[in-house]
Amino acid sequence: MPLDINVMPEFIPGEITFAPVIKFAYEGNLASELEAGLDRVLAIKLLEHMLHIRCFEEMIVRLRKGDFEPLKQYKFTGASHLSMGQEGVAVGCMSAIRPDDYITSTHRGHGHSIAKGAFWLDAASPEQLAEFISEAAEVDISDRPGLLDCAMQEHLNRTMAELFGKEEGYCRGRGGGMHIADFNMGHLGANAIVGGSYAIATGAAMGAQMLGTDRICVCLVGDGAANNGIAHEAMNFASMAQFERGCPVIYLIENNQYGMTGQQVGEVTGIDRLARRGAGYDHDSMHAEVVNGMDVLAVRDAVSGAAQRCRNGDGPVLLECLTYRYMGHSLSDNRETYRSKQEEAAWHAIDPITTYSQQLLETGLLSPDAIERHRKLAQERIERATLFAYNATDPNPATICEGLFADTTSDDIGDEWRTPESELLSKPEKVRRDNQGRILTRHAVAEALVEEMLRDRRVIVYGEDVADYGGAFAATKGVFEIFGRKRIFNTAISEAAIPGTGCGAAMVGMRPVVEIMYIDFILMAMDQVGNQVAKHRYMFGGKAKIPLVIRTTIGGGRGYAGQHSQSLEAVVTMIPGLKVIAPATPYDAKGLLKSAIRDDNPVVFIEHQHSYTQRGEVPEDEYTIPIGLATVAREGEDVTLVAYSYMYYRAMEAAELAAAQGLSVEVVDPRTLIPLDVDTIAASVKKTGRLVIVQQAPETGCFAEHIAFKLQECCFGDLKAPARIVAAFDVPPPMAPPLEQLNMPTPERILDGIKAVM
Ligand SMILES: Cc1ncc(C[n+]2csc(CCOP(=O)(O)OP(=O)(O)O)c2C)c(N)n1
Repeated sequence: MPLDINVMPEFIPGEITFAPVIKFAYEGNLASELEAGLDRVLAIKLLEHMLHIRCFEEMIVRLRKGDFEPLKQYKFTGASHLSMGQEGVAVGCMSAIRPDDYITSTHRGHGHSIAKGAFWLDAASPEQLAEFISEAAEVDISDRPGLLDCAMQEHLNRTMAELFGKEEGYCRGRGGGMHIADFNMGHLGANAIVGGSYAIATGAAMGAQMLGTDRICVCLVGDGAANNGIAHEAMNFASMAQFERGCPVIYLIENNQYGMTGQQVGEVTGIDRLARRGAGYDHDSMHAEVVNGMDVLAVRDAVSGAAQRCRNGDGPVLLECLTYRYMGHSLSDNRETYRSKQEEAAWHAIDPITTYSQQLLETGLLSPDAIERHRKLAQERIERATLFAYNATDPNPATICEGLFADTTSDDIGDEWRTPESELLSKPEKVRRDNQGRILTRHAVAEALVEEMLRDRRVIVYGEDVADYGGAFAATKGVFEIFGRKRIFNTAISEAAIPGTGCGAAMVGMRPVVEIMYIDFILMAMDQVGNQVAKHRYMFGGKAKIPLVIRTTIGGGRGYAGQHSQSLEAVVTMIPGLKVIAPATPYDAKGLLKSAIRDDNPVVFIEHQHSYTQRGEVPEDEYTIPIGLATVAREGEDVTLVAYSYMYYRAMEAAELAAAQGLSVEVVDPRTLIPLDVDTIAASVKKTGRLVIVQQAPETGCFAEHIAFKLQECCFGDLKAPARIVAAFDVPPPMAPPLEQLNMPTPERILDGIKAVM
């Protein structure tokens, strides 16, 4: 079932033209907006929330300088990336989207977070406000203004408390100012990796659409971030022609003219406006627009239009809002080396708060006194929030590990999410067993995917060539024919966007299974896997659920050499927040993949290309295998041999060789690397008194070292000899057959290891 596309040869001369990128199209002002029906209360809120942001950040400057009298001696240690000057973007944007829409934000995101929460509260019901306020018993539910006042104070308290690293902060002080999130309000997290949120926002938008909602996601990024590789991968992903409806994501570049100090125009890019880049992604140039980011109403207008497009299925949209940060990159940057006073003065002259206040005066909405009262109220709220944060609770050191993993699964969903038969393109059949009930590991993987996709329509599968082709190793063969492109689709060759979008989609309720063809390529995805997927739960206070499976494969032994044969499991096992599974047999692959899909945590599921063609018994009846449980694959008395993934087969052969020499070997396959079942291995070592660990990876810094360490911790007194590791050499896998064969542990090399501990 190929896509209906024409790739016949065509060489017709002509010119490629691009849909125009509009700039500064907004011609309105407050008077015209009021005439067109802008709510007067909302018009004032725009000022109020810009003032909240400005006062909040002025307070950080005061704290840093010791200028806030009550806390003169307090040493504020958190990050200080201030967005003063950019308030029009944050407030214009958040006022234009719905409270239930999503955003992702940046290291300079206090404004985004304050404004997102503020407009959420402004739209909240009295019940929602009462629920939000921690001291709800003391407030009168019939007094909405009083409730809102309390809630706004609490919002600022929680924001400031997060900057102070306190338990009452939005993320329990685990994230701090650069990693603030509140999922209840649709804030999917600020990101201190420049550009890190591009794919997450894209996946969240895709997920929201797949779940049948009309929620959108705004991806707020800086101009510097627009030059990061993930920007390209994500924008291409969002623009893929195979999506029937456009991905409802708005990439909002907050162009404050500088990265840290590097200037976008004239220095670090070759273009004037970053919005031009929209032309590279789709025929509409992503509806790209350049907007005056110093004008809150212009931003509001552009984001409203973009949001409408997205809800109509006409996304993605690219907006570039031109603005300016008044302060340095952080408070340790005095700005003098790279910009002039004259330039700063020119931007100050069009300050978003001053110019908007002027319009409020001109339209008679507020008097000078009223504006001053709003400023004072904002300042008082911020001062109260600061004292609240100062007096709030320091996290208890005993809770340091709390929140890393969710302890929930989708095991109990019943039929709620079952795929209706009407959505199936063909009848799912079990893979045909041989007369011993056996199938190949790759069949077991496909069968697990089909069963879980039937059971839960939130399970989607995507990656490179996984759809009609069935995957580079045929492990997804047959899935496309049953579910079609809505549930299993090919992506571009974008290793970072694949898990990154998976993370975003998982955060909003999908359960993606994504594929990275070879584990070697995961190094191209390591920011997304290591900094985003792995950290989004803990860093945001243990609130996010990320039911994402990243399937990948190990190769080797085929002469593919350094970049297609590595065993890089230790790259992922070293990052807290990921579960890592590396099964060997068809039975384990199926049962563990099903558990991984149902787990509410990110799982890296490592398959082995040689294991794919191993045959084994797999029942047709439903079963799962708990994550974190090792198996004793062969019992023995003299030596414990620990081996996982394809090395399990080599270890079993080595055990046979050893038996022929009178040595009784117990083979333990951990199956799951994180969390590691130390108890089962320890029970075996206590019995045998000897430990050999086999692995395909090079020795230095490998996962086997971790196993050896954990076992000596609990079995030191039982060991009759030091533990031994049989591993690859500390070189990239070589191509030449004699070298490659030597490099990958053979049964004979493993036998040598066994003899050495005897
Ligand atoms: C991937 C990455 N590279 C570098 C940095 C260091 N850094 C932090 S902020 C920043 C500038 C980012 O510029 P931009 O995206 O324009 O956002 P702005 O700071 O202007 O808001 C840099 C280089 C980082 N945090 N992440």
